[in-house]
Amino acid sequence: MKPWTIESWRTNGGCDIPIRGSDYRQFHADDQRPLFAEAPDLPLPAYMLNVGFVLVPITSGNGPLEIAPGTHRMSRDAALRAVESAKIETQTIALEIGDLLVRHPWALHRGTPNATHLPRPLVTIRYVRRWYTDNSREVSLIPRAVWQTLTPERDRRRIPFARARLAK
Ligand SMILES: O=C(O)CCC(=O)C(=O)O
Repeated sequence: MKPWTIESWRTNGGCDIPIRGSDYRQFHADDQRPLFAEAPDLPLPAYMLNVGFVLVPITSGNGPLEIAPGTHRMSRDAALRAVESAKIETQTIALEIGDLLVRHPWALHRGTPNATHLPRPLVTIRYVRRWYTDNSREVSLIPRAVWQTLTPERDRRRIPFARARLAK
């Protein structure tokens, strides 16, 4: 097998920043479009990976990511059932500044509450093979009132696709 090189991958990125008052999110997978729609559960080598860059210590108190290990190899329904019935034990991931969190986007995961007063950023770069496209990612809408407080020159530029995702 030829080794992978960085040229084989396309990237984009984002940053999740739970703040005080944030709640548990739903367990979900990212980038949900299977390569072959007729065989969505076909086991294949990973054609995408998410790499999280840790900027502040992430502890049990400030909203660590919670992951259900092994669920990237299961059908989505079976994975959700296994998590709901606690057949699979989920893990919250404590991390230090400078750590990288490499995960398969199909492993079920969710954000957890941040009980501290400091926002908790986790920058994520998504690597996908150049031939793979997917726009199935669920992105929360930006409330119009929040959008209107942002300055066009500085803030809005930093939120790709925000216009398409603006709440009515
Ligand atoms: O960092 C978080 O709190 C949530 C991240 C997440 O759910 C995602 O990247 O899809």
